Amino acid sequence: MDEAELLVIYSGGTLGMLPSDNGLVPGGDFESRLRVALATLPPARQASLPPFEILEYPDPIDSSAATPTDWQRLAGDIAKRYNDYSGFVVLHGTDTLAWSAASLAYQLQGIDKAVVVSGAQRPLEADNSDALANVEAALRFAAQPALQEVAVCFSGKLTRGTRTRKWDTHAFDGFVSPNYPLLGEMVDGSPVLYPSRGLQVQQRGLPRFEMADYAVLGDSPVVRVALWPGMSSRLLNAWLLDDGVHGALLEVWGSGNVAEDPAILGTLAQASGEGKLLAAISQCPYGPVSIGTYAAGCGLIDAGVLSGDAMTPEAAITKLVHLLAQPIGEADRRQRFLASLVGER
Ligand code: ASN
Repeated sequence: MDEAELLVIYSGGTLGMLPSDNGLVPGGDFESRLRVALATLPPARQASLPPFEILEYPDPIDSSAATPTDWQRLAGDIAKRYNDYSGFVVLHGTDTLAWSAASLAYQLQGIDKAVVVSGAQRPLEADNSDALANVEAALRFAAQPALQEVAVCFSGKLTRGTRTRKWDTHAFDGFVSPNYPLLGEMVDGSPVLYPSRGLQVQQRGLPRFEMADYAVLGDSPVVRVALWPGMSSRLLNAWLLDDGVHGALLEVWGSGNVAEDPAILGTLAQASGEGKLLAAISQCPYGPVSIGTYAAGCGLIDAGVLSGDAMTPEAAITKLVHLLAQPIGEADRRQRFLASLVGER
């Protein structure tokens, strides 16, 4: 193997889509299409690209169809080949890219190489596409030995996988990292990593993969409930007390408030008492929750709801799924949710 060889995993998404009578659909034969596209780059840029191999999924998907099983498959494919490559690029649909990136980070903890997730708003062969520039930037970042975590590269910006959100349905600059600064940026065609922001300075050590089987949790083990004014406890009951539900992410008001409704707080306490893992983040995209600042938040603490700090919904839900699938007890799960495992909080 060439010292600097990368593995590119193509899982689907608009980047590799082709037109059909029903709109864009995931396309195959990706490797040759990508190599044709890369051959259109100026010769000096082609020559300086890191060498790579491609693992092309035979069943590429629109990422709106992704499930925890798909997150697990991606992590498993990287873990199996971890020692064979110097870095990894995952090409993914943008719709649920942030979910897969966050989940990969929990499954591939302590990595000492880059896993860079990218995609595009327009297909590779479309006019004015962002696909080629995104792939090129992702390859260049994935070849950086100093990048030792799961990151997202989009529109020349590098963000932490667990901190990233899709923020625009169409714009090329479609992703944000609301509560953590950029890890790096493409500057004049070269990847620049900003000092002191990467995980490698916070967490050293050997890769410790946690490859639990998410399928054992069943169908939709974690529910996501965004509060709305006038929400009834009857509806909350139906979701939280369902036997197949093992956890919930509550998206509460402002800095961590809920209506002081005894029926709602009673439902939360009952679900917690049944051993379900409940956490709260804010509906505000920016800033952490600080539950208990207002009396309207104290009920959450009494009901055993964990603070999700400034985590993104994607990072919080994938973390709940990940912890619930680990062979650990409830106290450990609660303690690990409150800790920063991979810079997600
Ligand atoms: N629906 C597409 C997907 O997530 C959107 C995209 O990739 N831009 O697969």
